[in-house]
Amino acid sequence: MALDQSARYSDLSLKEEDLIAGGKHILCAYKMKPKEGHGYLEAAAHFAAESSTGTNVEVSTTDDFTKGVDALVYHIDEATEDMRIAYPIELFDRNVTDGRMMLVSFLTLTIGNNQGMGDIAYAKMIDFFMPPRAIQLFDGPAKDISDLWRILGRPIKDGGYIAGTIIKPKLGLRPEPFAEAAYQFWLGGDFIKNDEPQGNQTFAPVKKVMPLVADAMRRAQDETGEAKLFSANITADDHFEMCARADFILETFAENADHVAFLVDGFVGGPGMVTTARRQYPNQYLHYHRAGHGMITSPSAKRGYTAFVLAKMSRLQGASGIHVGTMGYGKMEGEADDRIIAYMIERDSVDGPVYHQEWYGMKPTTPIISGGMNALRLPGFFENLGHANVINTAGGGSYGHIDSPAAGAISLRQAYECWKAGADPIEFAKEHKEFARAFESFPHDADALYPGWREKLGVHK
Ligand code: CAP
Ligand code: MG
Repeated sequence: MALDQSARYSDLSLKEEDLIAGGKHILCAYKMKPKEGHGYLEAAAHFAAESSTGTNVEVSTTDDFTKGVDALVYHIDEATEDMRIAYPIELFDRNVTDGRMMLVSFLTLTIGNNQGMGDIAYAKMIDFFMPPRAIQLFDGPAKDISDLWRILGRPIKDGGYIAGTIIKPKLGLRPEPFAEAAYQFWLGGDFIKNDEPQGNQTFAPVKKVMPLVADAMRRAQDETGEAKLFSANITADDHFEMCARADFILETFAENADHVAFLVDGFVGGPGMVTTARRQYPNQYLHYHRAGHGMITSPSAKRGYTAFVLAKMSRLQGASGIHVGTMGYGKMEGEADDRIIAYMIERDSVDGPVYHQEWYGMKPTTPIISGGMNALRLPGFFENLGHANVINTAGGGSYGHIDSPAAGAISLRQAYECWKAGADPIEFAKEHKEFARAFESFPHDADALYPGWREKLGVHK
C-alpha cells in the first residue's frame, strides 16, 4: 500500500482564482485516473510529490523550506478525472546565462516521472496557466506572420492567407527536380517548406539543393514580380550541425536570406532544438513542425499532453508558427473545436479549455494549416476558423492539381478569395479556372463537399 501523502501534497481549500491572482504558481490541469485499488486524492498527491519535492516515502533530509515549494493538488473531480496541481514558480529551472526560464524544466516536472508511476493508470495534461512572471521569462517569438506579410508586400495587419506547399514527394527528389518543383509552385504560390524529413540525404545534399532552390526563388521572383518564401529544414541532433545548415542556407540565399524561415521538427527534436534555432537565428521566422506529436496528443492517447498544450508551449519557446492541424477539414486527426489551438497562440487574451491566459504582448505564433488540404477544403476551413491569417501548406493540394503546381497554388489563393467574398464555390468556380480544375483534380473531395458539381460545372467525365 503506497504512503498516503495527501496531507502534505494536497490542499483542496486553495482557490484557483487566488492562485492565479497570487502570480506565484504555474497551474496544470490533467485528466488523471489512478490504478485500481488506489484512492484518487492519495494517487494525485503522490503524483504531485513525484512532480516536485517528493518521492514515494518520507526522506529525513526534508526541511521546512522544502515543504514551502511542494507542488499541491488543489482540485480534483474523480467523476470527470479532473485533477489540477499548483506548482510554485521557484521549482522551475532558470538559465545561468540570462536567468530566463526553459521549457525542458516545465516538461521534466509536469510531464516527467509522473508519466510512468505504478499507482497512476494515466494522466494527460489538457491545459496549463503561466503567471505574468513566467510570460516575462520565456523568449516568445522573435518574428511573426507580420514579418512575412511585410516581405510579401501585404498589410502587416490582417495581411491574409499565405498560400504554401511542401516539396513532394516527401523524399526521393534529387537536387534538379527538387528545385524545379519549387520553381513551378512559386509561379503561383507564396511559400514553400521542406517536408519534415528532408534534410541532407545523400541523393539531395543541402549543399547542392539549396543553391538551386535559391536560384529558383530568384527566377520565380523575377518572373512573377512577387516575393517568395522558403522554410528550410535545419533539424539535426547536434546544435553545431543545425547551425552549419542554417549558416550555409543564409549565405546561399544571400540577398534573399530574409525570405528564408527555418523549419525545425520540434516535437521529435525536443525543446533544446527549438530554443537553439530561436536564440541562434532570431532574425529568421521559426517554423515548428510537430511530426510525431500524435503519439501523445491523439485523443486515443491517455498520457502526455494535448495538441493544445503543445502549441501553447511552442509560443512560450518562441515558435513563429506551428502546425495546428486542419480541424477536421484535412487528412490528419482533428475537429472543429481545435480552433481554440489557433486562438490561444495568435491572440493576446484567450480562454483555454481550463485556464484563461494573458500573453502581455508576447508576439503571436502563426497557426500553420497542413495535412491533406486543397482548394476545395479551404472555404469550409476558413469559415470554421473565422479568419484566414494563416500559413497553409498543401502538398498534395498543389502537386496533385491536374494542370500544374502553379495552377494548384492559384487554386488555393482562389479558394481564399472565394471565402473572403462569401461566394458560392460552385458559382465562383465558373469564373475561376484553376479553382474549377481543383474539382476535377480531387473528385472524391468534390463529390463529398459539393454534390452535383459535375452537372453544375459542365464536367462530363
Ligand atoms: C502534409 C505534410 C505535413 C502533415 C503535418 C505531410 O502533406 O507535409 O507534414 O500534414 O501534419 O507530410 O503529410 P500534404 P500537421 O499536404 O500532402 O497532406 O500539420 O497536422 O502536423
Ligand atoms: Mg510533411
